[in-house]
Amino acid sequence: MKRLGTSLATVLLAVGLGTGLAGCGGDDGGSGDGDTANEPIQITFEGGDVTPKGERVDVSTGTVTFEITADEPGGVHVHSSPEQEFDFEAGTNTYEVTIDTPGLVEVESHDPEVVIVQLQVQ
Ligand SMILES: [Cu+2]
Repeated sequence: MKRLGTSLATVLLAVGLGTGLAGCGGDDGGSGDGDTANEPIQITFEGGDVTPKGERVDVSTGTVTFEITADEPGGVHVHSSPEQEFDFEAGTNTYEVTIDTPGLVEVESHDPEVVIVQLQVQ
């Protein structure tokens, strides 16, 4: 009985390892960290209003670009870890932040107090 149990465990272990190796090989075909360019995220500040309003956007870890069109200067908070913030100018300008940690990251304006987008970082 004991001998049978041991050999069964050995077979299961071998199968498990084989599956694991196949999985690794498959992953190598994908893109590495930071290789995937994220589409710029468009944000508009106009007349005290912000667009979008809390929309969820899928992004990859690495550089996230915001294209901000604003009628007056302001600031944006990126609730990543660590937290980041940047000021933007009036007009249309592009700003970049780097997010290395996967998770849900809220991008907020504090004036007006709104969540602009939620980045689903993968
Ligand atoms: Cu904030």
